[in-house]
Amino acid sequence: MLTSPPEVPPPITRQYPTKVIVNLEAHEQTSRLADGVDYTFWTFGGTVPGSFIRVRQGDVVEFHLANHPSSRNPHNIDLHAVTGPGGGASASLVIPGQTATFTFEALNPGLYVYHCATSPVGMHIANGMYGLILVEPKGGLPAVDREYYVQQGEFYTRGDFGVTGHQPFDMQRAIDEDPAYVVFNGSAGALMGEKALTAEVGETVRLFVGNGGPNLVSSFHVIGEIFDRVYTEGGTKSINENVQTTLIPAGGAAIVEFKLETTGNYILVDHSIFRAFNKGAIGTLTVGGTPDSGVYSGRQYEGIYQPEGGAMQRMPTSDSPAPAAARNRAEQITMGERVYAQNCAACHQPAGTGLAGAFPPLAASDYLNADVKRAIGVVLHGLSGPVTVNGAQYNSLMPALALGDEDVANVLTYVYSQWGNNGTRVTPDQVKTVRAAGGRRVNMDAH
Ligand code: HEC
Ligand SMILES: [Cu+2]
Repeated sequence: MLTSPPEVPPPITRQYPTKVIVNLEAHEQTSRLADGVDYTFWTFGGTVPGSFIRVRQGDVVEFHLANHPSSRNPHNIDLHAVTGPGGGASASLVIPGQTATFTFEALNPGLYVYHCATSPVGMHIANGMYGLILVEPKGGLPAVDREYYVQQGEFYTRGDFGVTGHQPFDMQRAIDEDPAYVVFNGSAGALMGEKALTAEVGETVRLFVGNGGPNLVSSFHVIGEIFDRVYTEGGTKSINENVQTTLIPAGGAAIVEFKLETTGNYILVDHSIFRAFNKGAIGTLTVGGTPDSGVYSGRQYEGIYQPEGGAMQRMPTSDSPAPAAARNRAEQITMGERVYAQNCAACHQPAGTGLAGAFPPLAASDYLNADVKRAIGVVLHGLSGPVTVNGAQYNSLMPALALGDEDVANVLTYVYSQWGNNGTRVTPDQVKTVRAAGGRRVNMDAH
């Protein structure tokens, strides 16, 4: 039985080795790499990473590799779990419309990468031809509540991250090791929003994490969790405990396990952190159930920090001294532009484009244009939890910004006047009304 990421076939319960038949198909296809960005992926089984293969130590694996007739290239497979020349590569080389068979014995237990090894090898891997095969040790792995399949890989496109349209592979960027995308499971946002991994408080989770490369080494980390156990490099003896970040080489893997003590969103990243926030190497594990405030309290207090006076205040209210007031819409826009540059641009980007998978766009935002009171509320109180903007889901957090009524009115008037938005003018009085109505951020920690 093969599964598509992030699913993993069920644990093997039989106590004896057997003959296992694997049918895998190489298939070239165009699909989404990021919002508005298409790429022609070369796949094993129609997904990146390819289908997850699960066998037991001692099994004899009869491997059938087929190459779909619509392919333009020959393909083969090198499984790191194979003992034998090329890991099966030359035995499995198939032109479009052909199939080949070879057999190997799974001698060594562990989690192994497989990949295409047809020349130019780097290009076949860069186009998505990699996956994982687990060889369970005799007796199996300890039982856990959930298992997931995550594999990192980079994409070398002609256009930089987020440049829309169909993006061709760029060989020079690949040689320079300068990817536009670093992602989990084949596309930016593959594990975000509705596609987040899920679990419940009290459960144990095992992630089979691979790195297809082709070039980069992953510093795999889950924000807000500690790996109770790491099977370093996917091996069976080197079990490390209480690990924050584990290194996963290109063409390597690791198994990480942890128990979930409390609720919330836990963020999978490559802690080479610009890859996470600027190139797509970010995913979510959403944990439901009953929060344990002893393990983690969530935010307990929010106030203004004033080093000089040392006194804590509440958020500024409309009573706090207001900056010089704008006299008309044009002045509001000029002042709002400055507020935007200082308070919003870092996340929503200078031209309001946002960042795929992390920060929603303000440019031509249907969410923004639909409801001005709601937009005022977002700036006053922050926003968290799932939100859909121009058809894309975000499930992240915008902090409450300590801005006075004038600043909020000006920045929103500026934003509404830019980038294809509907030109709404927001007055300080409107902000005052929304502020007086109260309300607070929906807190993800749900305490
Ligand atoms: C620290 C990063 C950050 C900053 C700074 C920030 N935002 Fe946001 N903003 C977000 C995130 C993340 C979301 C989506 C929250 C979610 O997923 O629930 C969001 C959502 C929004 C939305 C609703 C969705 C949309 O795209 O229309 C608006 C409007 C908005 N922000 C306006 C602003 C304005 C105006 C400022 C500056 C005054 C600002 N934000 C500053 C991160 C930020
Ligand atoms: Cu190939």
